[in-house]
Amino acid sequence: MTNLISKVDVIVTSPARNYVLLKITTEDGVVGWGDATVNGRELAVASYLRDHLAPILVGRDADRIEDTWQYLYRGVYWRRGPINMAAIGAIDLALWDIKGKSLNQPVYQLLGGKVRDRVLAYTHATGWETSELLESVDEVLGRGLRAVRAQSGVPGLSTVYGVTRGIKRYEPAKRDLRPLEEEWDSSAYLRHAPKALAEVRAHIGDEVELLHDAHHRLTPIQAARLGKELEPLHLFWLEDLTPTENQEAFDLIREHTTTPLAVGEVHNTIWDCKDLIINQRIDYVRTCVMHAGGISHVRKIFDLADLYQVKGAPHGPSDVSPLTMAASVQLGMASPAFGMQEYMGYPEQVGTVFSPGYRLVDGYLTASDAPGLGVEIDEDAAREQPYDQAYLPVARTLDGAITNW
Ligand code: KDG
Ligand code: MG
Repeated sequence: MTNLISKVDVIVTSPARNYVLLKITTEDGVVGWGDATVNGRELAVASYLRDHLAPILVGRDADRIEDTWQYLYRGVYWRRGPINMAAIGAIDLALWDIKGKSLNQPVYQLLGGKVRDRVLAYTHATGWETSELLESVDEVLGRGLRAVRAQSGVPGLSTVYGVTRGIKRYEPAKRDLRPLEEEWDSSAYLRHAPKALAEVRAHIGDEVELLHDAHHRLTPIQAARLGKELEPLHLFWLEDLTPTENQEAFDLIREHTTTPLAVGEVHNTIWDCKDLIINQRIDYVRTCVMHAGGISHVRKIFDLADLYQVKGAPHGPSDVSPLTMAASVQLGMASPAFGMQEYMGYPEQVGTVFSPGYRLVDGYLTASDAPGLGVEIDEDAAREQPYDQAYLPVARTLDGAITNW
């Protein structure tokens, strides 16, 4: 019995922000959807899918998900990389969607069934002034969330990751023809962030989980200092302290602090995470279910993590679509190592294209029980809202040199 792929379509849509959608149709007329959004580089992955992968997918058996994964991963020869792995991830999600729809089961059933009833989620609170941040935290908690990521402005700087002055909702990519240039000063950040986070902890009490993202900006010794200073606040995690091209840096950080560490949103294979996991350099691995090659690959990362009591906590900003979010929740229901799901939320207009099926209730996400990933896509609405150029910012230190954004 075969279920051959007959058609592969790529749609780049922009309902308030850009998404790359993949639609795979089988000869039996079953449709599976994938997401291949790489924020700020959408057209590269769309072209890769359309020009190189679609032609070789047509005629393949949609049921052979792992075989297709191996075919694409090994077959490219130029392995890994964000564009390649997001494209493979999108195909993988679409094939799991098709398998679920063909067998009339939600994907979590095909992954072995539920190991939990619901998946703990956190969302973002953001405010330039600490008073604004506290208001934002209150708004998040008012929606029933039990875990919150807090990001504040830094005195003396005009821009900071995760915060927009005077605007409640933060979006990392800006619609423009060139990246916005932001400024950064680690000394000013290190003076201010512990004070702002201490005020948040005092405001919310001990029971709400508190998280913070340093967004790859510190040196290892600065990171160690921040982790140590924040220890009394009992953070759930401190994220992306230093860029992980140098993974040994985490040994130095670990020597100095017991604050739990989260890393991995820019990683795209198990090979990028392996040493961090097996050397217990981190506590949470944040690979995104689409950017790291789909459900088929990320479940292997989380199974490896499970051996070392490292938890999976997938990336879930607004720049991964509700389709990826749905896939992540499906995996979370069935993966023993799953610890937490980032759920940044979406601009309202995103709802014109995606009806995601999952639900956020009392701070937990629950997967849809509908067949496949459980997401409805309004294809006409997607095509009516075409791509709109947008870039992630770059950052410069106060002397004008480019630094990590
Ligand atoms: O596109 C970049 C964003 O996905 C990233 O800046 C968000 O760090 C992020 C997070 O933890 O959500
Ligand atoms: Mg992050």
